[in-house]
Amino acid sequence: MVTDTAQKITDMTIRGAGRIARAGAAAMRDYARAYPGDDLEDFRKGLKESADILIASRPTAVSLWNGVHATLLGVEDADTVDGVRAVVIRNADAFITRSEGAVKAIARIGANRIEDGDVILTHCNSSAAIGAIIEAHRQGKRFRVYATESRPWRQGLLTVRDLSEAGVDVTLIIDSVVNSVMKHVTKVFVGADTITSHGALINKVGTSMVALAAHEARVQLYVCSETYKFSPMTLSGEMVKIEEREVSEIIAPGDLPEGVRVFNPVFDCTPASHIDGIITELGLMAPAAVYGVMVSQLGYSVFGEE
Ligand code: RUB
Repeated sequence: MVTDTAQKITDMTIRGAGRIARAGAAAMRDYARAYPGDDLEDFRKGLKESADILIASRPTAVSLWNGVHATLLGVEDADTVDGVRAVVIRNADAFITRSEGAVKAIARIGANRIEDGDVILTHCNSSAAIGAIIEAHRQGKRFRVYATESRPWRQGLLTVRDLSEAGVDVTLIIDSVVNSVMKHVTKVFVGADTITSHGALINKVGTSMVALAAHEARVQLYVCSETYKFSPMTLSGEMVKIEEREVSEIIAPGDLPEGVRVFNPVFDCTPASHIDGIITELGLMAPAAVYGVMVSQLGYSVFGEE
């Protein structure tokens, strides 16, 4: 179960920062539920190993780390296998409920930033950003959307499917068209894999180029992010690891001229200075507010679990 889920996250059958976090929490819950023995130390060891396997399945989105670690809170205090099992199941269910609720709250709060006549640009496939756009449409607002293709995985095709099924007026563009259409765009909505303590955004590669184009054109950029995408590790200055994936995702290795290397990072970093607001389940906040929320809400207690 744990290795199955980890494999699905690695091969992107399950993808998107919120979904992988919920899948990680669910895999921990299922492991706990199915643990057959009565050896407490062995159970705790198995939970720790499962957490490590899940977290290693994709390195960039801290949502996965937070989702998996949330299931382990209080495990050291329970002193029977059944007690630990109950804690993990309760924690996992609570995290999943919180995560789903956060995406819905972001849809409501994000929709408030969308007005009649807007031309929105979104990059890749973020369920949080798409939720806000669909909610604004559901409220009867009239606007249109540009969605990037997002090479190499083309998650933009999922975005245009989701938006068009909801009845949103959407135009698919390849990534390199972003700067050309930016003069027509009024707002950019993107998702997040990780937000650092100083308010920088780690999201699908290309987001920083979108942000640069938006900044240059004085177009507002909003990040739709649940607060469990705030990275407690960055409080102590740790860097976010940017995942690099296989060459074959870009070109069949046999088609590559000899001596040519391929660089395939799948996320990049957008500085806080290019972000107008972060739409969270707690409300709209400036990137500078992230540090305070991280310390007060996620807090050093989460950080201290490591
Ligand atoms: C997806 C991506 C999304 C964020 C947020 O990358 O970068 O913008 O994960 O998604 P990948 P959500 O396809 O490589 O996972 O809002 O759904 O959590």
